[in-house]
Amino acid sequence: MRRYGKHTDEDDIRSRPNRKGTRPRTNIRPAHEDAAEGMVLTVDRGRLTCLVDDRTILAMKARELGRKAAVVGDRVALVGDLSGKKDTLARIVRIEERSSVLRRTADDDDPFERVVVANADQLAIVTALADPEPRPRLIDRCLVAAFDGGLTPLLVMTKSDLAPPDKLLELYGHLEIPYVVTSREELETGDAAQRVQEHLDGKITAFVGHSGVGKTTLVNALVPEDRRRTTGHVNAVTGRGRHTTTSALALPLAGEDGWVVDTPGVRSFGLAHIDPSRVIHAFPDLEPGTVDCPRACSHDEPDCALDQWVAEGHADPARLYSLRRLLATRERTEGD
Ligand SMILES: Nc1nc2c(ncn2[C@@H]2O[C@H](COP(=O)(O)OP(=O)(O)OP(=O)(O)O)[C@@H](O)[C@H]2O)c(=O)[nH]1
Ligand SMILES: [Mg+2]
Ligand SMILES: [Zn+2]
Repeated sequence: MRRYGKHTDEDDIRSRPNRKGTRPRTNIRPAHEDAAEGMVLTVDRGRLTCLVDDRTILAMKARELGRKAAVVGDRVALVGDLSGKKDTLARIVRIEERSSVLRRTADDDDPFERVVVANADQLAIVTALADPEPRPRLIDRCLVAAFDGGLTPLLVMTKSDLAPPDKLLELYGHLEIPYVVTSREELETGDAAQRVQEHLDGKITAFVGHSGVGKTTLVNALVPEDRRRTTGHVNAVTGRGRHTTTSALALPLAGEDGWVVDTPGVRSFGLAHIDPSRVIHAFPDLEPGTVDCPRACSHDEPDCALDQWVAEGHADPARLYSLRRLLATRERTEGD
C-alpha cells in the first residue's frame, strides 16, 4: 500500500475496529488513478479550498480517509467534480506524505495535538517590538516547534516604529537565526515586504505569532491583491473592532514559486509532543558533543556530556545556554 505513505498508519482506518452500521471492512478500495493532485489552501468547517492546476476547488474529505485530517499545505488527491464551479464539491481521497509538520497543543497538558500547517519549509515567528509586548517564552516555544517539525525558523520583528529591537536581538543572537526588523513606515514604502521577501523565495513559509503582531499586514504586503482575492482572507472583527485572522490560509507569492501561510494569532504554543532529540538537530555545532551522553539524555540534566564538551572549547557556551533555554521551555509555564 505504498501510495498511502507512512504517516497515515497512525490513523489508518484498517487498524481500527469496525464501527457499528458501517460496511464490513475490506481491503479493496477504489484505485483513484484518475485523481487530480491539489494543495490545501484553507480549511473552514470541514470544507477545504484546494488549488488544482490554476483553479480553486471546494472539497471535502472522503469517508475512506477515516479520522485523518487534511490541513493547510497538504498535498492531496481529489476526485469528483473538479470544475471549481459554484456549488460543486470534490472529494479528497488521499493525503500525500508530508515533508514537515508544524504541530501544537492548546497547552502542555493537552494530549490532543493538532497539525497547524503541513509541508512548510520555514516558520516565520512574528513578534511585535511593542503593542503587544514581545513574549520571549512564546518565541522560544515556536522555535522548538519549528526545530521539532523540520522547519527552518525566521524571526520577524514588527513595529520598530514603537520600540527598538536591541533587547530581543541580544536574546536571540546566539541562536544564529535569520531575522528581519520592520516598521510602519517600511510597510508603506514597500521596504518591509522586500526585505522579508528575500527570505521567502521558493519556500513555503508559515507565519505564526501572538494576535495583533502584524502577520496579516505583512502577508498582505507580500501578496498582490489579485492573488489574495482567489481564496479571500478569513477575518473576524474583534471586540475592539480590529480584524483578526480566524483560519490558516496559504497564498502564492508573486514571481517565484513560494507560498506564505497566514495563521490565526496564538496565545500559547503547547509542546506536549516534543522530542528533545529532534531539537538538538537544530544545533549542529553541539550535536557531535552528545555522543557521550547517557541514553535518552534530555541534554538538560546533570550527566549530560555537553557541559564537558563545551568546557573543552568545542563550542560556544552561549549556544549551549540557548539550547538549554529552549529545552527547558517545555517544563516552564508560559508568560513569564
Ligand atoms: N505601528 C505599527 N503598527 C503595525 C505594524 N504592523 C502592523 N501594525 C498594526 O497592528 C495591528 C494588527 O495587525 P494584524 O496584521 O491584523 O495582526 P495579526 O498578527 O494578523 O493578528 P491576528 O490575525 O489577530 O493574529 C493592525 O492595526 C496593523 O495596522 C507596524 O510595523 N507598526
Ligand atoms: Mg491576522
Ligand atoms: Zn546530553
